[in-house]
Amino acid sequence: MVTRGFVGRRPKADDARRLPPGQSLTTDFPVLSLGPTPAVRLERWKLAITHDRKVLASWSWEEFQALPHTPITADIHCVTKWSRFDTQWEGVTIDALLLAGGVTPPTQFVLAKCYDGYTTNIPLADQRGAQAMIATRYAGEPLAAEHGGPARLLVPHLYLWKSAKWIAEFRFVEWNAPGFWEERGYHIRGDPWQEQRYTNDP
Ligand SMILES: Nc1nc2c(c(=O)[nH]1)N[C@H]1C(S)=C(S)[C@@H](COP(=O)(O)O)O[C@H]1N2
Ligand SMILES: [Mo]
Repeated sequence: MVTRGFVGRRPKADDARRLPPGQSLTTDFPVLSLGPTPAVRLERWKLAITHDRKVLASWSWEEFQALPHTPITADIHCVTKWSRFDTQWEGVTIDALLLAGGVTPPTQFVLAKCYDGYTTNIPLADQRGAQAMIATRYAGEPLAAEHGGPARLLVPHLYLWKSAKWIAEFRFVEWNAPGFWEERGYHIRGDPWQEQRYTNDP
């Protein structure tokens, strides 16, 4: 007879398989920001896709709401060694965003720029195919300001520092130029399964 454990309680071995190396499971949602949470008013909010100082597409909050939104459930992993399972988000995938904006990617590299001045680099190859979204809802509620509301980039298969909170600009750049933490010792890609924490990790 095969038993699958008690309802509502995942067996520990299964948890272990879902945890990247060096990570521990948490059930809360820590806030990690460089500075104070920027106050981003919805009337002033704007998201722009840019390249070479030109705006390729941009949306007001109202316009953004009209884009097709999709839900995703994902495990998230922070380089400070906590992971959280089954987080539930809703937003606009990067595929849908590029399509809606009529944007043909001019390069393969993206620097996310945020309302607090934070930046992080994420190649397009790590975003297409529903791997990334501009998330505006978490656990069925509007995304809380301290977690990046009104809107943050979410790239759950990379360490969470890549998921730029309060995103303002999705900038195509000519090369995989490092962002804020990547310039200060974090890995250029940040795959938790390969434990790419710091610059010289494989
Ligand atoms: N704009 C912005 N985005 C950011 C940060 C930040 O300071 N500013 N911190 C990053 C880091 S280091 C982490 S670990 C995650 C934390 O997300 P959370 O506060 O929702 O847990 O956001 C990332 N995105
Ligand atoms: Mo972080």
